[in-house]
Amino acid sequence: MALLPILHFPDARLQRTARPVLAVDARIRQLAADMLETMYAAHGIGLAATQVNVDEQIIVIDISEEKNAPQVLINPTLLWQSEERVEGDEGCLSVPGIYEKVQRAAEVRVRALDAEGAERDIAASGLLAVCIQHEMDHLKGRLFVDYLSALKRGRIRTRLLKEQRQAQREEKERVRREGAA
Ligand code: K1U
Ligand code: ZN
Repeated sequence: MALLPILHFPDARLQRTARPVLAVDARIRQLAADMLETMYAAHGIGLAATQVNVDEQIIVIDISEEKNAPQVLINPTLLWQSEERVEGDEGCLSVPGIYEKVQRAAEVRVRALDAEGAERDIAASGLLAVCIQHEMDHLKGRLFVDYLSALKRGRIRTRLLKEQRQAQREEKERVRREGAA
């Protein structure tokens, strides 16, 4: 098992469209296991392969309190979405520290392959429906900040770039100090 580095907005690789998985084999199962480990370590409820720089259609989700109900969705397709919309606060492991209100379909039905390659239909509402839509957006290169105004998105971009530059400076300084010791 391995922790995978998560890409952060505004990294352009987050805008790539993922391609379908051709065969659910040992490589895909290992990737899904690594994605679950990475999601749990980051205290997320979902993660898309795009976020770990893999352009294949793989999503992992666990919305349970106990973190003992992992779901793997491969090549997910939307079968149906309700006209009813819900608005809720969303976060994203690729947009750390930012939470904004987003409108989503209240209910969705999705078809996907599981980690064994078996076809599953999932009917989702509540947090699971929101999370599935958020993760399927990632596979299309779309982030929740794309639903915000250009002004808000620009402010978030500036703030995160500043934080990333600061983190790079601190890392450089840490390496310099370790080399000098
Ligand atoms: O895709 C991701 O970056 C994961 C993201 C999923 C998500 C969160 C909230 C609404 C929709 C989709 C996260 O898990 S961010 C962490 C977070 O916001 C959260 C964690 C536990 C419960 C609820 C939200
Ligand atoms: Zn996200």
